[in-house]
Amino acid sequence: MENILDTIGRTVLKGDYKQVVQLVTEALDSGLPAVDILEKGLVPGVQALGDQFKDGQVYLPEVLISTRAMTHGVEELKPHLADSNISNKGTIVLGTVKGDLHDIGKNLVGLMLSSNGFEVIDIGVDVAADAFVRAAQEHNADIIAMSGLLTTTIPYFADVVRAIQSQGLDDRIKIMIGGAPVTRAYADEIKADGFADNCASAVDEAGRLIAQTTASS
Ligand code: B1M
Repeated sequence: MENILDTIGRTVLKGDYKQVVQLVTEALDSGLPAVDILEKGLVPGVQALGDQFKDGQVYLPEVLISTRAMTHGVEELKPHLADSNISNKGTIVLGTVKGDLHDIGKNLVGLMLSSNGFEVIDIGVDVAADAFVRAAQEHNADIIAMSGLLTTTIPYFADVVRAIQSQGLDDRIKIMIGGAPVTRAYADEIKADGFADNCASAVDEAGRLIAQTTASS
């Protein structure tokens, strides 16, 4: 018999948002951890959608219907991911880089970070280097976190790294990157401080970067 996490994934793919919400509630009631429902249920669903989109089996309307189902599922999970007793672990300015409008992964990363005690300033999609720098200064950020899904736009991460360096902010602001085509090797190449390949590991990576800042101050 198919387990409930697989059923959630399949239902996201089908785009049935009411059933997704119902299944997420059932999974929570059965005692499954919210983070597992997210990472092993909802996310694989939208990833499978990606493969079908790539192969031309589904088109834009199906993608939007499935992402709506995913968003409803995430909304249902939100209160269960949050731990209201955690103090602020650090401030993170988060955005998708210039030229890129994908925000599902970014939003999940933001949700996981804020649920784990970070203050997240989400400055949206298609964000230019100077906007990252301004937001980081305005909010006294510890980390700039950039998401990118297009191979054509991830080189822009390097522009933001350079903008931070040229303002002399690189000694106190860490830079973290992620998104489907991004690798640790690429992060090293452009001198970004951190990388994570999913929204759960983004929390660990942000914690590691904050610990480095604290140790060096
Ligand atoms: Co687009 N798209 N898309 N798309 N889209 C991809 C990315 C693509 C791989 C599909 C394909 O052709 N195979 C392809 C890119 C190819 C490439 O670059 N080589 C592509 C393309 C080409 C495009 C357009 C150019 C299509 C067109 O118009 N011709 C266009 C671009 C518009 C633009 O941005 N300028 C476009 C548009 C769209 C939609 C609007 C239809 C929609 C976006 C809706 C939205 O985001 N609100 C869309 C979607 C949904 C996808 C796919 C199907 C799914 C992306 C997604 O949400 N994945 C995608 C195919 C795929 O990924 N296989 C595709 C689920 C999400 C949870 O994963 O974002 O990887 P992801 O996030 C993960 C990790 O990567 C990580 O954590 C997340 C969760 O664990 N992570 C981080 C993400 N950011 C992080 C940051 C971190 C750390 C971890 O630290 C800071």
